[in-house]
Amino acid sequence: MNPKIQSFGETLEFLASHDDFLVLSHFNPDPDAYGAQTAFHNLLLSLNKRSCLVNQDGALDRYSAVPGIDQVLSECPDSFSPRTLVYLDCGGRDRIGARVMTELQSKGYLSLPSLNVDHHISNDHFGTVNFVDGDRSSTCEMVYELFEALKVPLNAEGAFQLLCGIVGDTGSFRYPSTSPRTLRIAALLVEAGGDLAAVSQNVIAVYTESSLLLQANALLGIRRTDDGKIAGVIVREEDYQKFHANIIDTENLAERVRDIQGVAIAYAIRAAGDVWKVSLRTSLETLDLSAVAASFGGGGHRAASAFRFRGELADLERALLERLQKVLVAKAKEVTSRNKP
Ligand SMILES: [Mn+2]
Repeated sequence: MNPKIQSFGETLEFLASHDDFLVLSHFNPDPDAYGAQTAFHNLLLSLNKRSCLVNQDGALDRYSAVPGIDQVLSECPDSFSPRTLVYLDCGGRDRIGARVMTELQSKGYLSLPSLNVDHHISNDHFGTVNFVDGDRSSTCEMVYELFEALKVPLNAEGAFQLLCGIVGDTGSFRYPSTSPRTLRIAALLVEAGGDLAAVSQNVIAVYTESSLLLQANALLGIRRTDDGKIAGVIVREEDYQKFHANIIDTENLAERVRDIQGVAIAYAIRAAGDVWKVSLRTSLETLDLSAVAASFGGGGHRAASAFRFRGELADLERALLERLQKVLVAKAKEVTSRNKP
């Protein structure tokens, strides 16, 4: 056990004994990042604490239906002097993004006491206090537990914010990370007035025409291994130009490949400036793709992980397929030996 892992109680004490919170979430934000961030803001307000929300990408238009998202700034305003940092949904400190990292460094904020709230099993416990649990569906599920423990009542807005992360990260309650506790919390959030249909319709299933055309184009070029179990797609720089799209429009592309019948492991390789961003997904509960991502310097969850690769696409594909095949073969061996009398 990592000695730096603190208990839930220490997280509550940390919140009670600190103030002037700079609340951060990861770049390329998703509904869990925004939901956790906006809900955390309300939590701190209820505790009579000051807070400021910063995400390197600011408030993305794509997620304008998340209540309070307009409070998410792309940099820390000069008018706010933080004394505490909160990292939400960040598996590592660098997930806040290089630009925000540089800003915090130059302002001397990186050494402030920090709280790390996250559900990635690859989290390296970089905070002063770490509320980290790889078994939770989402960071929003964990933030809910803070509301509950601190007896801060949730209104319809707060419930909506937390549902964004829970619905988003569980693939609308379809992934194995959806535990009975997740469903109970979701039920409580709906009872508190959280509009589940609106979350699904206005936050989760919102795609621009550009993004669908970009994804359709990528899927037309799908490649599968001979046994069909590993499948992947590639998005190149010129595809963004062709469809007036960008990397944010590739969100859920790997999931679309994973959902193809017979596919055990899906990958999506996307051009991102001078690197390739790779997302890995599996529909098999027994596989651990976070280890594959880690072998390339990335991380994530068992069923969903990601990494960045600098180099030639051909080298990336060769190395990736080799490692994914190994994971599948190891799994097959394990199953065979388990079936022996
Ligand atoms: Mn998350």
